[in-house]
Amino acid sequence: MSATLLDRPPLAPTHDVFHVDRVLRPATPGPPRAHKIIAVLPAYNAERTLAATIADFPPGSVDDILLVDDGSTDRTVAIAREMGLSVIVHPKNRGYGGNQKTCYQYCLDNGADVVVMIHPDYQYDARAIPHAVGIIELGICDVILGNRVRSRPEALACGMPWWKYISNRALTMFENVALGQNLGEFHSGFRVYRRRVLETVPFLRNSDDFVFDTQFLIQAIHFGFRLGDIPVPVRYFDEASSINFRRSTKYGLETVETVARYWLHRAGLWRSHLFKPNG
Ligand SMILES: Nc1nc2c(ncn2[C@@H]2O[C@H](COP(=O)(O)OP(=O)(O)OP(=O)(O)O)[C@@H](O)[C@H]2O)c(=O)[nH]1
Ligand SMILES: [Mg+2]
Repeated sequence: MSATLLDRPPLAPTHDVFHVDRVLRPATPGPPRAHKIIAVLPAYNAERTLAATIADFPPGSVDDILLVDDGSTDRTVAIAREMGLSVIVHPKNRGYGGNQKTCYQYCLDNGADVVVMIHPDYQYDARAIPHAVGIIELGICDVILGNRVRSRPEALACGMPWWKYISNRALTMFENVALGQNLGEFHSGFRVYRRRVLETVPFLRNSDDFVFDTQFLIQAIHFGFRLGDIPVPVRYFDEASSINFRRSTKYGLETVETVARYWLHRAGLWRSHLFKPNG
């Protein structure tokens, strides 16, 4: 196992609030970019981890950062506004999938060429953003996922609970075999998409719950997009992990159901609206 990974600075999920211009418009700008990159943060009670998540964005790595708040009861919206983020508020909780629908609609409406989705819970290492975007820009993949499970010792040493590790591995193995892929995991909250993926995948038809993520990836596979991943070491602490055993089990069963719907659709036995083209 890499010593440098575990020798990283101590986990500091909180961070002083700062203005987002520090990230969007750094004092020494890099060379002009050919693509517009929008980062989206689907947020729910993220007041403690929001600033820390954005502080790790490499300066100049994105052109806009949108936070969609899903009826948080804490100061998420106040902090996001203080930081100068683009903010959309759902007055009522619509769910994690409902949140992402608003995120991606914003990206399409605002001319994004590449979209970065990252949970604002400081679980994923945002320093990897330009690397994930770079693989998309090279044309190697259309979707890049941050893989939290580069190896078992590393995932467990970084705090992933053993039952989440086992269920993640089991579901991922099943999905890889059933879908002809070779991903490290399908359940990441760090994803980068080419615009064409968002234009093609009929994501507005998806669930408003957590299974949205699975449905989206299987739709992307169905429409012929190339999925890949990069290692993004995970960080586990209370604020980074709110999904309990019951909700995780529901998510797992709905994932298996989505794979079954995909196969039934492809076999022509039961057409699913999830896999019909937009329009
Ligand atoms: N919109 C919405 N988002 C939620 C809700 N519950 C959790 N979230 C968000 O969903 C994201 C994922 O939740 P987590 O608990 O971190 O789940 P996870 O990352 O899949 O699972 P872990 O491996 O345990 O971290 C986080 O950014 C949460 O803020 C909810 O009820 N509505
Ligand atoms: Mg998490």
